Amino acid sequence: MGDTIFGKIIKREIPADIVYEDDEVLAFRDLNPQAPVHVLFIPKRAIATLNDATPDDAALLGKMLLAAANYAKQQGFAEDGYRTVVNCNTHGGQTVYHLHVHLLAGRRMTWPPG
Ligand code: DGP
Repeated sequence: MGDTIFGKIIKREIPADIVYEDDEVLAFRDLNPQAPVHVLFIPKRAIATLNDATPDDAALLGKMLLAAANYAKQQGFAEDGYRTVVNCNTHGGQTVYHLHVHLLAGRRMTWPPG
């Protein structure tokens, strides 16, 4: 798999506003925020889409969601609530082919999504 813009962020080849990092997960603010808080949680080990995740990735996927929830608690908006989204392929609206969880908060989300 070729490197993506997120791979370059992991390698610090391009800048990002990083808000969380551990051995397996990196989180940074989205360049094009769709809410007052819009953070992307990505695995450091590149997986292109959710379709490409395997049972071996189960713990990693869980860690990404837990990192998002912990960030929400630390930042004080967990009780008000937030939305986590994983876009997959064209119909899902995926544009960067390095799996990521969007964390959106700071306003009331609408449903259904557009
Ligand atoms: P998706 O459409 O689900 O693949 O979301 C990709 C998101 O990545 C989109 O909301 C914009 C964001 N994004 C794209 N390029 C960059 C970048 O170079 N830096 C940052 N911080 N975010 C980016």
